[in-house]
Parts: sequence; C-alpha cells; structure tokens
Amino acid sequence: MQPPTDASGKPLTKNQHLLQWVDEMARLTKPERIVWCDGSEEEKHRLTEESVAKGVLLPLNQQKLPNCFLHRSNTNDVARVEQLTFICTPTKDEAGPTNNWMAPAEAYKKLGALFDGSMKGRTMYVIPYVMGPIGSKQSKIGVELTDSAYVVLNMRIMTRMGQAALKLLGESNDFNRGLHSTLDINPERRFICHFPQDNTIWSVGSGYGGNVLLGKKCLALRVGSYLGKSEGWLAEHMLILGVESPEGEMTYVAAAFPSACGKTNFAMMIPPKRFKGWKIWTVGDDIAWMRVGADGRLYAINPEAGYFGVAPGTNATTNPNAMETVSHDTIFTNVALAKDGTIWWEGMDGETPDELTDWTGKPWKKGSSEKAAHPNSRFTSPATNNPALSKFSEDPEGVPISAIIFGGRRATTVPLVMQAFNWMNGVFFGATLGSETTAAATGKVGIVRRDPFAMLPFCGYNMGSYFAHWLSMQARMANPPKIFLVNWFRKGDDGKFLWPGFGENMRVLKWVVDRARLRVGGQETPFGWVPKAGDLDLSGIDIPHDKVDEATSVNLDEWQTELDSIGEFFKTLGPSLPKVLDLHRQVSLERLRILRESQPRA
Ligand code: GTP
Ligand code: SPV
Ligand code: MN
Repeated sequence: MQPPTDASGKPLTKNQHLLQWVDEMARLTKPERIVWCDGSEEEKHRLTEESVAKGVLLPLNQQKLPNCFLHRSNTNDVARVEQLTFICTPTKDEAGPTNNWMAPAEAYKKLGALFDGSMKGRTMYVIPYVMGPIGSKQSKIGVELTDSAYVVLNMRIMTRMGQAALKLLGESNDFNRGLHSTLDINPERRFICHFPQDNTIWSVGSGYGGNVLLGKKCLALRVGSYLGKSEGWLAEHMLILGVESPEGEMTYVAAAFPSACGKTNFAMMIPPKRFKGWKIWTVGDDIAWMRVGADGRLYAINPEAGYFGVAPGTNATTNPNAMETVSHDTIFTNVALAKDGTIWWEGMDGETPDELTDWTGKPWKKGSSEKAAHPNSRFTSPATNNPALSKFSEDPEGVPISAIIFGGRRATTVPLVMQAFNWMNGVFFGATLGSETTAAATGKVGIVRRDPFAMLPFCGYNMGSYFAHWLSMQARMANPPKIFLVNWFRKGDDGKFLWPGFGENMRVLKWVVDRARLRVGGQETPFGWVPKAGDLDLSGIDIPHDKVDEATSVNLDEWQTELDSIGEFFKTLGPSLPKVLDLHRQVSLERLRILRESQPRA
C-alpha cells in the first residue's frame, strides 16, 4: 500500500511489516477509508467534532467541565465479557483451566468471517501506540486498527499514541497487531480473542472499555503476562504508589485488587489529618510491569498514560484527587447527565438531583429504583490531570517496589491486614485471593470467587504455570518485596463495613511500609503476621476500637472453611498447580488443628 503521509506530505512510516499488515486487514474488513492517527491536537479536535456530530459524544457544560464529553454505550455492552474472551494458544493446556480456549485456526476463521467487510462504509483508524514510558526498555509497541472514533479518543488518553509510536517502531516487526470492529454490537457476534504466540488480538462486536481498548487488558495483561513468562518479568493487575514520609523517605508499593475493588482509590489516596506531612504519589492505578533490576530489587513501570476509572462511589471525601482529575479533558461513559450539563453518579457529593437523564438517555427521578449511572460507568482521564501524579511516573527504569499487597472484597474471614511469612507464602496469598464479583464484568454481582492475583480474567496462559513463574521470580531477586494481604470490605453482624476505608487505609499502609522496612511489631498467626495491639496507628480515628478489633481478628472456624475452599479451588487447577502451594495449605491446616486443640476450653 502507499505509505501514509503527514500534513506536509512526509511519509509517516515506511515500515513494510506494518504497511503490509494494514493492507491485509483492510482487504479483509473493506473500510471506505483509512486514517492513520498521528496523535496531534488537530486530530483530537477533528475526531471529537465528528463524534459530537454523530451523537457518539455529548458535549458537557464546557464552563464547568472544560473539554469533557459523555458517551453512552449500547445497553447490552457495558462491561468486559469474560465468557466471550478467549486465549487462543496452540493447545488448550497452554491456556489452562481458568481460561476459555479456542484453537488459533478456528478463531481466525470464525472471527475472520465476522471481520469480512465489517468496516464497509466506515473509517478504519490506524492507532500506533506505546505501552510504557517512551524510551523505556520495558515498553512495548502496539498498533490497533479500529472502526470506532471513541476507541481512538480513549486510546489517546490511555496510551502514548501516534507519531511518537511510529518513530519508536522504525522498521521493526516487533509490535502487537490489534484488530477491532464494533460490527452491530450484538452479544451473539462478540468475541475477544488473544493469540499470544502471534502477538495478535482480535476483538469484534463490542465498543466498551476493556473489550476494545486493546492496549489495556488485552496487550498489557493477557499478552503481557505471556511475554512476561517467556522473558522473565511480571505483567500484573496492580496499582503502583509511592508513600512519602514527612522526612522525605520514599517507599514504593504495588497492589493487586480485583476489578472495582479499590486500586484507583488506593493509588490516589489522601492520608487522614493524623498523618500530617505524609503524601501518597500515584505511579499507576491498574497495571504494573515489573522486572528485576541490577540491584536485585523489583522495579515497576505503569504501561498506561491515563485512568479508565470506576465513577460510582467517587466523591470529594472518598477520592478528592479523582474528582480533580475528572474535572477537565475527560470522557465519561455511562454516567448520568444533570440539567446543567454536568454529570452525576451514585455516591457523588451533595444532594441527589431531583431529575436527571440516566445512563441510557431516559428521564430519571430522585427515588427511582433504577440506578441513574451504570454501576460500571467510568471516566477516561489523562494521568497528568492527577494532582498526586508521581514525578517518577515516566521514569524509564520504573520505581523500586518494597511491598506487594493483595486484597479483595471479603465480608468475612480475611483480616484487615496480614503479612506473609516469606515469598512462597506471599505467592500463596496471591494464588488464593478471593473476592466478591463486581459490576466490572457482566454476570451476577456479590458472589465470592477465587480471583488469583486479581488476574483470573487477565492471565494469558495456564494459571498453574503463572503461579510457578511467580515462585521462580524469588531466585532472581536479592531483595524481594515483602508481601501482604488486605481486606477493606469485612462486614459486622449489622451488614455494614467494619473499616472506614479510603483515606483511613493509610493506617494499614503505614504498617505495611514499616514492616517492609523492619521497624514495627507484629503477631504471628498460623496464616501470617498481623499487627499486635498498638502496632496500627489508630489515633484520631472516628470509629469504635472494637470495630477495628473485629476487622483485624483471625477467626479459626472461618479459616478452616477458607482453607477447605482453597483446597477445592486448587483441585480445579489440575497438575499444573505447583506442589508447594497445596503443601503450604496443608501445613496451615495442621497448624490450625494444633492451635485449636491446645486452646484452653471456656
Ligand atoms: P478496576 O478499574 O475495575 O480495575 O477497579 P479498581 O480496583 O481501580 O477499583 P476502584 O478504586 O475504582 O474502586 C471501585 C469501587 O470500590 C468504588 O465504588 C469505590 O468507591 C469502592 N472503594 C474503593 N476503596 C474502598 C474502600 O477502602 N472501602 C470501601 N468500602 N469501598 C471502597
Ligand atoms: C477492570 O475491569 O479491571 C478494568 C476496567 O480496569 S476494563 O478496562 O473495562 O477492563
Ligand atoms: Mn482493572
């Protein structure tokens, strides 16, 4: 094909691999025209105007929300669809028991038939993009072909997109090939297929978030985890934050919580008054790529450049930095629209407006049993909007991680915080992570399921081999991070959260940092270290201490049930489960039995 040119007629790229592939995909999808995205401001304005004209974007009140727009997705297309997401490795065993699998030839054929002519009368946008800071050895290049201008505008915020990516790619053939077409947004014709061996992603039939912003879950996690295994690094569903003490000491922490379980909130946290002089800096809110550095420490970069964050529950108390972040240059998806052209969602500050337009575009009245904003409604904002953005967020070397935290939504059993005895025990925490399901994926909400490493929907290969990869990382690190388990979501008999969460999570983070730096006490339980009375700083907290005691307690009956349930989960993983993890479970059970039998009877 003719090399595309910029405004002055200079070729944008002469990369034959890229040109040939775009040509091949265009012959398949048959678009009316092809537009190469350069990432310029002019391009952003043009695409925004076109999207507004087509009703794909609704301009919001430009005085109150400058450069902000609202997008309403199809009501059948509001979240990731795990049952339609496939890992297409040569053998089923490589995808493993936790993934849907399709043979590559079958997937190319099936989706190829759907892509055939799918862009007729439409524009094919070519989006070259970089995941990771430009100039970092850890960064990866992708090119997404899409017929959705909404995808282009989102990718522009979420990645380093356009000419910079083409320049970095040069003549190389080492780039992820992503093909996306919205088709007719029909769940019957919706598939998200990953071909890790081919560094290729094909997505059809959706226009929503993680299904279609191919740099995010598809490349940075599913294909990324596969690359991480073969190249000796980790691609994780983790936020990255820096904790700065009043003395200026900086400690970096990475944390994996399942979808809609608090990563964005934790990464942007503002410490409570008691923690005067402490600061939290955001490096990333969803994805971490981690490699061992020359000094034997684990270094993390955030492959993304923006946030695709959950809107409901975000307000000036829970997450003031997010409210500031979304106040300009933001695309909102599926939130409610207020009379004055501003936005609203459940859990926003102030009085609930009497009347709104709901996320589907219908009139909504206060007191309605329907939600005004979709529970998985989201904002797409550039990271540079975040007042707490770390000045090291673009550091090509990444930041050195001292602690890794795993956490989920658990109404019972899991205490507020617990430290693993060692690396293997930490991998056990990750491997057995449980959480109640949320609106981030379609399906029933609130059911406890195992979501190992918060990667159940995102691991691009066999889960047992992924655990083995995590175990093997220890040998590469002279200075491995300490590993912790947290739970902000434990409930009392009244069904209410025991722990206030959000900014107050700083108290837990402080213990984590001090444990990682070997300077605070703890109490041994059969399952890990927990804070002893007095170890958690509770000064100035406005909830009764007995609630905190309940939140931090380890109940042996609950743990018996937990370890049994973990045993059931391990059975589903089959022979690829590393033996040491089930042995550790058995040791924990045995320690539990000894403790119970030696407890003085009441
Ligand atoms: P993904 O983007 O889906 O990966 O989610 P995430 O892990 O970044 O979740 P996020 O921070 O957006 O939080 C999801 C929901 O959990 C929001 O409605 C928050 O208000 C709520 N939440 C976050 N942190 C806490 C907490 O400490 N306590 C309680 N009770 N709720 C929280
Ligand atoms: C998640 O579901 O974990 C997300 C949102 O971060 S999405 O990009 O839609 O997957
Ligand atoms: Mn996520």
